[in-house]
Formats: sequence, structure tokens, C-alpha cells
Amino acid sequence: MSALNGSGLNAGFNPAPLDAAPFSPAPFSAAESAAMQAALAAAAQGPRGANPLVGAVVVGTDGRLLATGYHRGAGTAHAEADAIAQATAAGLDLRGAAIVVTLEPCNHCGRTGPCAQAIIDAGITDVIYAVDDPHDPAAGGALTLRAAGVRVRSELAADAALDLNRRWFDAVAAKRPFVTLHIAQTLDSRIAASDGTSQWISSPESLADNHALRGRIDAILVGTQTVLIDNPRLTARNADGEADGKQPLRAVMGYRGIPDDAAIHGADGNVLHLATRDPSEALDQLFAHGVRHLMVEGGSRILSAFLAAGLVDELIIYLAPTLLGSGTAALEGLGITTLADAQQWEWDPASGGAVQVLGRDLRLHLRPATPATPATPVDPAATSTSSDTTPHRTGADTAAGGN
Ligand code: AOF
Ligand code: ZN
Repeated sequence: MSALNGSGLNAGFNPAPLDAAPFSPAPFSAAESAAMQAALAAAAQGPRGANPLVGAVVVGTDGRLLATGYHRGAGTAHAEADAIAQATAAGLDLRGAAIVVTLEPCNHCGRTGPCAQAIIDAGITDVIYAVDDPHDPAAGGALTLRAAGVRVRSELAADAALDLNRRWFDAVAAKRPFVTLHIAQTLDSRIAASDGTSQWISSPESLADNHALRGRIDAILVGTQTVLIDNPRLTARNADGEADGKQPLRAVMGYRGIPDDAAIHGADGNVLHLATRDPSEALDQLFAHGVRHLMVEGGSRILSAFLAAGLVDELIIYLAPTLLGSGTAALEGLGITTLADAQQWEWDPASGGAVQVLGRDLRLHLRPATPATPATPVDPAATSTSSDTTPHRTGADTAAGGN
């Protein structure tokens, strides 16, 4: 986790030459390892979402770190392109240089050009990356680079790179959107007072932060109950309260119909009704509609269903210094009756940090904790006469991260 703790965040901008070890027993030099740590730290500055967090560092022939780049989210420059652009803007000649990246450089013309080609065009002759890109359309950059005569090595700091994006890798493998869930709540975890009033628990700064997030997701999801009671617009709005910039698809989940005059229809009618109460089924349908980053907005039944199913990859809590003592609880229950089954989460220092002060609120940023390995592996043959070889469930197995 050292790559995530923010220390050395600016290491990439340090012009001091790194220790270029005269003899390196490993396939990677000390300078390359240091560059990878800087790339991992840079990656963590980006936002989580449809794309993974990726960092890249260009290393000169003398072992100096020439430029550091990172990916700022879907639709923006990839990390390699960002690093190369910075080096080029500084007038550096990258011929013969190396680039150290936390993910295999992409090979596709997605929202931006292929990084493999940008590396070749810059004259970079060495590529070191941590882990392969599992995403079919983008994968294959290493082959392209090798075919062009670039020396390519991988698996440097692979564990740290996998851990950095572990829920993104899970989502890609499961062919489902990456799921961000946010809760705007009081200190005592209420999202509405007992008379139903809920505007505005959060500070204007928290609302602005949430609208910025709305502007970079593919879809926002609520339950039919929320549509019927709160009648939300679910648009990404600017400080003047006007719909502004890219707007997410608005999805409603549940069996009840959406009234024709519901505000959610908006001017563009970009609304999808998912006739299901099953989070997994909802994600399948959204994925089929091209959604790669979903924000789950509420209400408490939907929030709870996604959490109980272990389908939340990122949790953002806007915590207002307010007490209600009664009213609607953020969560309705997760089917947990004993502490050993509690869901375990960890503070996520990526994407702006684990804790931010937003006006009078705190913004808490978390991700599912890594499922712990049971201390003593269970040998089914020794403990059971049945043919069921399913590992015993532990509290860690039932945590959100275990799905
Ligand atoms: C890289 N460098 O910094 C990132 C990569 O829609 P696009 O064009 O942004 O492509 C997204 C895919 O590209 C993403 O799913 C992943 O496979 C890869 N991300 N690749 O070379 C980067 N963010
Ligand atoms: Zn790329």
C-alpha cells in the first residue's frame, strides 16, 4: 500500500539523478523500480471510474525522471500521453528514453489515441509496465511495441498495480459497470427527517462535488420509490443550478411505473427503466446499454441492496455535522446479525484522498477491504465427511470486498 499513501507523490518531478545501480540482478534496475513507485503514486491522483487509475514516468538515458503523467478519467489523455506531452512541452528529446507505466500501454483508438503508437512515435525504446490490460479492446499494446522494435518488460510492482485498481479489474472480468455509491447523510446516518424533508442535508460544496461526479459518470441510478417521493431531476448541474455539460443516463430500478410528468424525464428523455429489484440484473442491463461507470444515488433500499450484494466498488459519504435522531436511515439493513459478518471497508487515499473537508461537511472515500486470507486454511478432507469442498465462510468472506 505504500504506493497509495501519497508519500513521494512528487517524486516524478525531482530532477535529481536516481541511483543507477551498476549491476542489477533483477530484470529491473533501481531507477526503474523508483520510477514505478512514482508512477503508482501519480496514478492514485486520478479519479476512479470507467477507466483504471494509471500513472507513467518517462526516464532519460541517464536514469533521470523526465516527466510524470497520470490519467484523469474517461475521455481525457492516458497516462503515457500525458507524460509524453509534458516532456515534449519541456522541449525534451525522448529518443532512446524509457517509459515506466502501471498498466500495459493501450493499443486501441478509444476516446484518445493508442498509447503504444504515441510511445513509438516519440522514439522511446524501452517500456516497462506493471500488469497486462485485461480490457479486450485496449489490450495488445505490448505486441505492437515489440513489433516496432521496442524493448518491453512487465510485472514490475505487479501486486501493487493490481491492488491499486483491484475493483476495476473485478468489474472488467465480470463485464459489469464500475459502481460508485454515494450517501449524503447526517452524523447519525439519516438521509431524511421523519417528515420526509431531505433538502439540503449536505453543504453547497458537497453538492458541487457530487454534481462534478455526475458529469463524469455514464449513468445514475435510483429506485422507483425515490422517483415517486422525491421527484429528482438527476442532472449534472452548475453553481447556478442549471444542467451543464455531459449528462448521465438516468436509470430507475423497480417494478412500479414512472409517471409521465416525473422530473427525471428531463428535456432529453434520456431515461432507462429497469424492471428489476436485483442489483446484478440491473448492472447487466446497464452494461448492455454501454454503461461502464454507474453512480448509485438512492434511496436506502437501493443503497442497501447494492451493498448487501457486494456490488459497490467505491463509497463516497458526505457527512454533515447535523443530528436528526429520527428519520430515514441511510441503510435499511444488510442482512448482518453478528459482528463477525460485518462488511469491512478501508479508507481510499486515491482520487483526492480518504477524507476531504467540503464546506462544513466531511467527504469520506472508501473502498471494500481486501478479503483477509483465513489464518488457518481449512482442509475439507480433514474436517468434513461430506463432499462439499466450499471453503468455510469467515467474516472476511462476507465482506463487500469478497464478491
Ligand atoms: C493506457 N493508459 O492511462 C489508461 C488506459 O476510453 P479510453 O480511450 O480512455 O480507453 C479506456 C481503456 O484504456 C480502459 O478500459 C483501459 O483498458 C485502458 N486504460 N490505458 O494505456 C491509460 N487509462
Ligand atoms: Zn492508452
